[in-house]
Amino acid sequence: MKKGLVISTSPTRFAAVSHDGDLAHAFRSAAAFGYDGVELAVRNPNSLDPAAIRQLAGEYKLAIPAIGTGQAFGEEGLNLTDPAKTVREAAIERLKAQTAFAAELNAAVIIGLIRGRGSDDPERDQAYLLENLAEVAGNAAVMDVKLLIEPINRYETRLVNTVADGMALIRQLNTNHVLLLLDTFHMNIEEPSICGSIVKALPLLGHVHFADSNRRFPGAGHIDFPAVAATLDAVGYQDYISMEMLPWPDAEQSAREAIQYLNQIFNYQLQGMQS
Ligand code: LER
Ligand code: MN
Repeated sequence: MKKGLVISTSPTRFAAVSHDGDLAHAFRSAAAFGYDGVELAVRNPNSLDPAAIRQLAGEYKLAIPAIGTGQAFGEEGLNLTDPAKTVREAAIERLKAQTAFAAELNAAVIIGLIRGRGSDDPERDQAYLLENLAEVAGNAAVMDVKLLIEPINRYETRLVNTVADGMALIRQLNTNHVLLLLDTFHMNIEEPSICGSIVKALPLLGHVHFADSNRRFPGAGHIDFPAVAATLDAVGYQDYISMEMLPWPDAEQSAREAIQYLNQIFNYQLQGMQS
């Protein structure tokens, strides 16, 4: 598996990322700690220069596995299920811009809170979600960019809380350009068994976020990460696991603690397999 670190390209209210205002510094320290890639949380890609970001990534030999899009909801309220048509249309346009940006960086596009929080009319929400995601996914297929649907816990949204919800939605979309993103923080709240749900999700598994039960770095809470690592190894998952965690006690230390812990649990697996 490959190790990623989530960083924001601009200041944000979403707490589980690091942002120090200096993208070059964030790339430099991610590379120095031994990460293979950085996942970028982007509010509006039109204010960024993909060529400059590609150059930075090349300089530090970092991949950009995915682009997070939730800030368009968190900072601007754009979402795919809003009762107002103008808001839904603006969310679709933003996701199309994110898809074009992602295509330049060979990254996938995450569908998190940009789907909206859900209303008292779940049937209408589902209809909007399906219709608008189908449009965004059709555009992504043309650009050959993958979308990643992230199940998010019930305290943040009513739409797509569980792995089963995510799989049902993807099957309805009926495209091979949409996969699942599993985040251990949300899984710890919603899934009956984190490891059992990873196994169930396998046919559609495209990306993983790690944070512990308290959303701090893995190892700082009570999720059984050695068991999670063993499951990911057992199912043959070789793609990115991005650390999406509170910068606690600060961004540098959480990035360092996370990768040390990852190396420990995944090396432990390797040693376990060899002995
Ligand atoms: C984003 O990846 C995430 O995990 C959500 O909690 C955003 O609100
Ligand atoms: Mn996440």
